Amino acid sequence: RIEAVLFDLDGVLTDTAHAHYLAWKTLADEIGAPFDEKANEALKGVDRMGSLDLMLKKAPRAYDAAERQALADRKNGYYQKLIEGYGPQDLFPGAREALEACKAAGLKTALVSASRNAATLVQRLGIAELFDHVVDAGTIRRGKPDPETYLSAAAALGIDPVHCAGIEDAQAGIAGLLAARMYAVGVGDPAVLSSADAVVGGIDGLRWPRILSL
Ligand code: B16
Ligand code: MG
Repeated sequence: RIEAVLFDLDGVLTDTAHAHYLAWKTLADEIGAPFDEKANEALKGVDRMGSLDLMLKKAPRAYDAAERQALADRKNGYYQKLIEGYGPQDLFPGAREALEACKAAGLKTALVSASRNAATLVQRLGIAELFDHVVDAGTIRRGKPDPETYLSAAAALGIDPVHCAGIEDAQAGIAGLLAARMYAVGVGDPAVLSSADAVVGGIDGLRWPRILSL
């Protein structure tokens, strides 16, 4: 029985996944590293430094730790510029309704984003009050695909992980949910998210009664 639903942010509730891609693409072009939307698939859900390491794999030269930190900060600057004007209009159709349906059904909700910008974003999107808990990505030692993000949310909510469902758009997120022994709902392409327990095209495609009956 599902007692809590854990929501990913980027790519599930709002389209910041594309803003992340554009920010990485700008940086990659500047340093001459080949990067496209296909390569970006592996970065989804992965934390900032982990994403940078993946992007740098095909860079023309190596970067030391201080340089990598500067590159990560530069990407975050581009990203923050892109999300500056975000507001409730940037929620995916059905996102607020999905959260409200959980609350109405008596389920606990948490935000399980790997993004250090997540708390700012949920404020701008106007959905902060619909979460019982928001994971602080800055306190997570092992990011997705490690289960730590999900287990920390379950612990904060006081719900056994096996009674949690998670909604994720990224391969890394689905892997983390399954490692946490949670029910994994993928949002996106079933071919990309083949290991998920269920896949829907978008958050508005979620059949809430079905999830509640699991
Ligand atoms: P930041 P999610 C993740 O958010 C993104 O999918 C991923 O692309 C990004 O690198 C990561 O957050 C870190 O974001 O640089 O803002 O700390 O999908 O877990 O909500
Ligand atoms: Mg995501």
